[in-house]
Amino acid sequence: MCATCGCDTDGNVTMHEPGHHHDHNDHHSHDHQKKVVAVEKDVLNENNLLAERNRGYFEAKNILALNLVSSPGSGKTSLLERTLKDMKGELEFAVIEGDQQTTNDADRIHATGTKVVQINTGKGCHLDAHMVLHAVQGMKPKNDSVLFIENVGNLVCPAMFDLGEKERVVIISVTEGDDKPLKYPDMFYSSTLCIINKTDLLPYVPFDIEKVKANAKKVNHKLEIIELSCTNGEGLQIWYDWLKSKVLAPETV
Ligand SMILES: Nc1nc2c(ncn2[C@@H]2O[C@H](COP(=O)(O)OP(=O)(O)O)[C@@H](O)[C@H]2O)c(=O)[nH]1
Ligand SMILES: [Mg+2]
Repeated sequence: MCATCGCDTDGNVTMHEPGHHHDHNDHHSHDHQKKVVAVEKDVLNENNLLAERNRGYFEAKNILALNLVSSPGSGKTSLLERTLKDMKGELEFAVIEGDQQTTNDADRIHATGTKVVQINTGKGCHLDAHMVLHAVQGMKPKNDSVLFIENVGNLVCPAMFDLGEKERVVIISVTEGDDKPLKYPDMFYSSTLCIINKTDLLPYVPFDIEKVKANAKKVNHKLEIIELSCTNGEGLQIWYDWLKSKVLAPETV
């Protein structure tokens, strides 16, 4: 649970207990709720200001910043490993890795020869703009590069935190269930691209790919969708072409 965005505080959790009715004269509980909402607003306002600062920095240096979000295990790091190897020499890359603990993912990225910074969030369940600002100050990504930011595996809180990215990419794998866009609409609504990963497993799992696409479009009709498998490589070229289409030539900036 998250210590900074407030999602583990009582005031943000609305419990629906069958048969239990709230006493409307319970002023104490109403005051408490107001305070919690105010704190959350402050946190998000401060984050949004820093996100704009990051965005200005990225624009000035023509850095394409992409925020990769998903539940744990959908294949964010696997997609990065494949992309960094397959596109080596075509584009300049840097990576920020977000995780609660360990440097496992950063080690995997480092092994591809790419510049990488790890952010450990401890109890925090998302990256915020301040963490990204610090990471960027330390790593100094090159002009005209692509900066991948792998967020903490979580389909809830990272949706609220703008990092200053140009595009948000949500990854869902076929083992997760085709109703996820409806269950976590904020994440799918705030993303521009949805990657459906692990298509190599489709013969083995009851996952309706047309249904997940329809559910995602219900939440966000502009959402682009790419189906791929990091394991057998099908669909990866479509992702690479999408990536290249987002990279602006320096002279056009
Ligand atoms: N079958 C299959 N497994 C995959 C695919 N992509 C990733 N995985 C596996 O899924 C697990 C989690 O992947 P990882 O990249 O660490 O996910 P992350 O937590 O989102 O970064 C690992 O065991 C990967 O080998 C894929 O396309 N197909
Ligand atoms: Mg990972």
